Amino acid sequence: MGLTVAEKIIQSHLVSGKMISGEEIAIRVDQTLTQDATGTLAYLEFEALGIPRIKTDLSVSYVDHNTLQAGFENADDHRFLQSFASKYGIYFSKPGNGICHQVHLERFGRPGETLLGSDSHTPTGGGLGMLAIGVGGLDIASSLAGNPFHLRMPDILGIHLTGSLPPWVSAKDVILHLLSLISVKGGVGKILEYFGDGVASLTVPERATITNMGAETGATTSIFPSDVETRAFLALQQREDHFRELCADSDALYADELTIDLSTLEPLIACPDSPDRIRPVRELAGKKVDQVCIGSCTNSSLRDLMRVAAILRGKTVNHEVSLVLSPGSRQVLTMLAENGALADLIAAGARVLETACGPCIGMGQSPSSGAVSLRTYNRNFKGRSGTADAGIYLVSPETAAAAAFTGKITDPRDLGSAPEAFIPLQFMVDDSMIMAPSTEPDKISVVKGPNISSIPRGEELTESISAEVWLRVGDNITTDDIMPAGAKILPYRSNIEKISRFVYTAIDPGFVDRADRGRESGVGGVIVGGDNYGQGSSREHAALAPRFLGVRVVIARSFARIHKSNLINFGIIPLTFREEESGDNLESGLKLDFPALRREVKNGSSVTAYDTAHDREYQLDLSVTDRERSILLQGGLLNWIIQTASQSE
Ligand code: MIC
Ligand code: SF4
Repeated sequence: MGLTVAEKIIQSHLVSGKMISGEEIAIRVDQTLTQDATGTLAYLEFEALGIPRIKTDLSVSYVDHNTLQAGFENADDHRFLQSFASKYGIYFSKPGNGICHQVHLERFGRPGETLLGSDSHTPTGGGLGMLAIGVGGLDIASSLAGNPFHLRMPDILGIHLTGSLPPWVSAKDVILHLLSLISVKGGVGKILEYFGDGVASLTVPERATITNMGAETGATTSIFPSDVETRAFLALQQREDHFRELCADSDALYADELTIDLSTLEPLIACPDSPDRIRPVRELAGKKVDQVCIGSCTNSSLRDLMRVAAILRGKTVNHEVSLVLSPGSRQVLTMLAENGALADLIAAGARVLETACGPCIGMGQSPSSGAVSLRTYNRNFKGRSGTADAGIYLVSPETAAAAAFTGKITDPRDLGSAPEAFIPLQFMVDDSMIMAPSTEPDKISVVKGPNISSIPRGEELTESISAEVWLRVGDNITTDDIMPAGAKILPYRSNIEKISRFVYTAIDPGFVDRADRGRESGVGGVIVGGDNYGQGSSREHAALAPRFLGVRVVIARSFARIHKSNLINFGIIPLTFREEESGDNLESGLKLDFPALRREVKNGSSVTAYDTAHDREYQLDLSVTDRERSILLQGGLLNWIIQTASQSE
């Protein structure tokens, strides 16, 4: 039987296991990427492993998230990352060089290779035909140490694209349409693989928009074939030698298939506060807009920004609107400047920020109270913008540009014929802001500022624990809910003690105090959640910081993939309710005993909890692989790697 693109890459990287849906497999990791908000931890974790030099083919450390330097903390992190990269064999992309996913696509991604990134939007590389997966920092540390990456073999969902996009409709509308079909949890346990005639009509940056935001479906990753468009993209980046053709065999079988006829799509918009609340733009047309943000790793390629510039040329941004622009990379910004598009954007009234994540992660430009903000980004979770009551809508660059000068939500098709956007035939290639690692690592010392603390080591799982429910939440809880980001909190990403004071603050300001009291009386914490617990980011702080506060168990209906791994990696036990169990009695404050926890984690597929006050017993499911069991027993992945390495010596 033939293979899909994803299966071909998995097969050629398979270290152990069989490619059977749901079975644990291990694959070789060719490349890794990190960004500064997750990278500091990943590298501190790698340091704790005591290995002198990384073992991957190529690893790159980017600085793009924490670029607002309102105190010494972020700048100290940048310095740490640069010195660390130089010493251990990692390329370092300086702040100002661009967003990790955009730069990696331009300068490093290779069809047919595997890439792990400590950021959930790593699947952007799937636009180039890479198998690119977002993971927690500890999984990066483990790959840097030369270990393969373990995952359960996903189902491959084939997405058959036919036709081509009509004018004013773009790649963002394709992924918004898909989100309307399968929701923010429809991709869990799956790889979304695109195929069919429609693929040829999409350029690599457009494909990358689609694979990038595939993360919002919960998918393990998304991937396109590597074809003539891929070759053309690599040639523009002066890397044609990295091209490799890769497409699914004609008799490849997908676990499931769905078809999208590109020619029938229209401009779409995701309404607050979830990327799958999709409506046609025309249904919201006329709604007043206060802010328009263009950029992020989803939509800041040269193609996107040239389209925006073409739409805004000769116009003025509406007086009631603040238009903010953050180009994806230095390459994009330089080319916009050289071909005059930047001047058009500035003349129209755009506020140009540096090439970084910026407002997407709440690093500045928070909207005003109750504002309507249209963004070309990928997430609109409540509060992520920094303004809890603002309404954040996700749209294409075309729809964003239309609103910027009309001052209201506008279906761009109402603007008449779409202006041609000029795309240069030659790209500016200049890697001078990417530092190669030192050839004399012994002479390099890693520089750690006072805000950089070492990684707390987990403890072995004890036979039993006494715990208390510290919080009960609903469905689709995001990692932004658990561990908020934004300009005030992000500077503490390398200081676990400090950042843990912000756990769950937006949902329940009393959570941290409750945890403190529990810890003081020797009681562990339980969080009770709903479906898709921990969706969104890869930030392992959403597991490590709760663990630091004393959380031992999370009970939910289901978990998002990366967060579940992160919980296990830090020794928190992820349990699920059985179908018949409503969980209604598990209120905050309830005491729960787990008398045989260690034994059950070691051998069983369920865990018993007692509510002695009401004489109730709960049987909770534990769905983990054998490897994950031993990680939980040893109190986390760091201990496990160190232990396993010492056993094999
Ligand atoms: C995000 O978009 O939420 C982030 C910030 O890029 C995160 C990583 C992080 O929390 O640092 C992600 O998507 O993984
Ligand atoms: Fe940065 Fe936003 Fe992309 Fe996350 S989603 S990597 S914050 S641009």
